[in-house]
Amino acid sequence: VSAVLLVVALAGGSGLVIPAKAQETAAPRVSGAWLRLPAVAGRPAAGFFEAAAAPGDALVGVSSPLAGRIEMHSMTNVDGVMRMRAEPRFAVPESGTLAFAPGGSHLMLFDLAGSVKPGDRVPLELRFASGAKVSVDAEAKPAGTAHSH
Ligand SMILES: [Cu+2]
Repeated sequence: VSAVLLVVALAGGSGLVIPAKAQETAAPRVSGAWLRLPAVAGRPAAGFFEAAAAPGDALVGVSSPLAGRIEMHSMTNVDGVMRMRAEPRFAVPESGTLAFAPGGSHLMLFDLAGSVKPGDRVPLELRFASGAKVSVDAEAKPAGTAHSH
């Protein structure tokens, strides 16, 4: 009887391994995407999100049909002054989570369509070095959080 139970246990165990392996190679997932609209029309909007992807992969570009151009900016403290800089790629860290958040890395959306209002959903496409492309809708929110340009 115990041998039969052991076989069942092994079968159950191997059944669990398959989805776990599939998850490792799964496409990147992007969540919590939102835009902060500019305080002054015509200035760039800022974009934020979290991406879960394989460490070693990298975010290499973002585009939207509602923006003329989107840059990926890092923030660094230079002698007490926060400076932003356009980066061609953002490597996915060991944690597997790439976070763009106010005060840190962010997207800058130039020439955003003037019709975009708070509450609207703006489609974004994120491209990864692995070749994966992820489409998400970012909710537009009014200007007014700490990170300014
Ligand atoms: Cu910026």
